[in-house]
Amino acid sequence: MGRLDCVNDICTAQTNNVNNGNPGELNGPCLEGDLCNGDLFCYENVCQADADHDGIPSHLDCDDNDENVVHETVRVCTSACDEGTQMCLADGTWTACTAETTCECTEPGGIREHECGNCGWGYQHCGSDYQWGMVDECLDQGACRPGEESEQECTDICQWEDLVACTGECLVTARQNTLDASGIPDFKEEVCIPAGPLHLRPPRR
Ligand SMILES: [Ca+2]
Ligand SMILES: [Ca+2]
Repeated sequence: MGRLDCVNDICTAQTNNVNNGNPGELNGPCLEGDLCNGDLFCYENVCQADADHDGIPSHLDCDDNDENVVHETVRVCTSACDEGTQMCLADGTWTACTAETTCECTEPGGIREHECGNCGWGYQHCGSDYQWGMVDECLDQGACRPGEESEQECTDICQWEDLVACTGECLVTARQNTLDASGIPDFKEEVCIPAGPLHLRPPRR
């Protein structure tokens, strides 16, 4: 009988992807104490390789030679005429690039404005091959890429903002038995409902 896992207080047969590997070896079950042989590490009870030691096993790592690429890492990608982003998914593949792939234009020599970089803009030229080129120079860019997070979070206008922690508590006592404009009790009562995390955003332009 194989090893059982305790799931929700019930002993359950392991459903991980143990692939006939010997205990402690690649694709084999982990050894006592979640250990594996050599350079392997124990990931969900299976010994896996992890070349860049970022905790994401090789087969689920979008780039197993770059420790900065983990799940939900966003990278810049390009098409023939546009720049976009794509994100590393939990299965180790990248999402499709958001860059525009329709690059046809109708008037060689024509110019248009196009968004680029971090909320910037620039000029694109229509080439003799009837294709828009990349933006010449990306102007007026913001400080960060929307959705990017470090100590702060990047807003959708490409500016950093502080992450504001919420207490989850109501800090002001709810008013009760309030008066209406003519001083007569309107019998409205406030109810304080703790909300989720609060992100303060600057006003949109
Ligand atoms: Ca890795
Ligand atoms: Ca990696």
